[in-house]
Amino acid sequence: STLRNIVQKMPKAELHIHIEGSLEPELIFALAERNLVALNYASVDELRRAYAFTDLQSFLDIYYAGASVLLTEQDFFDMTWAYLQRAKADHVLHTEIFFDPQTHTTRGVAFSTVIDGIHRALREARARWGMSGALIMCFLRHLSEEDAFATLEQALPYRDKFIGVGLDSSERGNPPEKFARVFARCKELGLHLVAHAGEEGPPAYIETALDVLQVERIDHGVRCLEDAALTRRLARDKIPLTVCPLSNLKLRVIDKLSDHNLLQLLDAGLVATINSDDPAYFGGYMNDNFVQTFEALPLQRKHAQQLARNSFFASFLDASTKQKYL
Ligand code: ES4
Ligand code: ZN
Repeated sequence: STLRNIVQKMPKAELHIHIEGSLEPELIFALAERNLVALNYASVDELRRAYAFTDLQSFLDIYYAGASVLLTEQDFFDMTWAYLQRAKADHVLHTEIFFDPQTHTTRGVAFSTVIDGIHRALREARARWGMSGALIMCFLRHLSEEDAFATLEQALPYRDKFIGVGLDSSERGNPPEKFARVFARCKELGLHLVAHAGEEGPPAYIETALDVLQVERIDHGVRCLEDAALTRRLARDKIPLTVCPLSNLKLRVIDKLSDHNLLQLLDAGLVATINSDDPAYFGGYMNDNFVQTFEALPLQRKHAQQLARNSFFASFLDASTKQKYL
């Protein structure tokens, strides 16, 4: 069997997917029509043509505009259900999904509408296919820590519907330490902790995510190789990196996929994983990320096996379930 076939068919876990980033242009238009929301784009094609990003912020502006069509619990269900079907087709057996409540509550959508719709789709996938999924609530780092605390307060009645918290949105100028107190509270609550760091931001943000926020995984983290001591620490402590190759390409973190440092990360002994980030915006779901990365880099069969294994190792599955996948 070809290596391409192997990477497509191997069982895998996805650990870095923003559910709002799975909203396809076709669904954006369908929901805009259903909800009578006006869009600044005349057609699906015109919207897709706007997906020419120069950096993280230029993407975020369009991503938040796209999410504005989400109003009802059914909208959040439909978006999540579409993603789960796509993930299943890519042999994703387990997925840990980010959601951004503040993107919706600031527009007047209730927290319950967001989490109930997303969570219902996860329950349905488990019941129908035995696929497992869990939610990680992200705080928007361009907003204040006070806003994050208010969001955590709104989330507490739904504590059983999410397993952890993360930190996303504009990285530069919004260092991890801005959220030190809210992450400390989340740790007390027994939540898992992750943060985006070292995507566009410097390796120092990876260090403060670990030292100040005490996160268990780093989302992206690809800039860690600029700091040899940090790289050694990440390897020694087996801190997973949830790497998103097509995201890095589309947001111009790298110029071409053959410039990606994934192989160096693996060779340094890091627990690196491949993930899709915002698949509707970056041109691909899990297997697109795997296939294109394997075509661009001299990765071998052993790397495919390592990446699949890393994805389960890095997951927040309970120890006995994890053991079965390793
Ligand atoms: C994101 Cl690629 C990326 N980086 C930071 N925040 C995000 N939210 C959605 N996608
Ligand atoms: Zn992300």
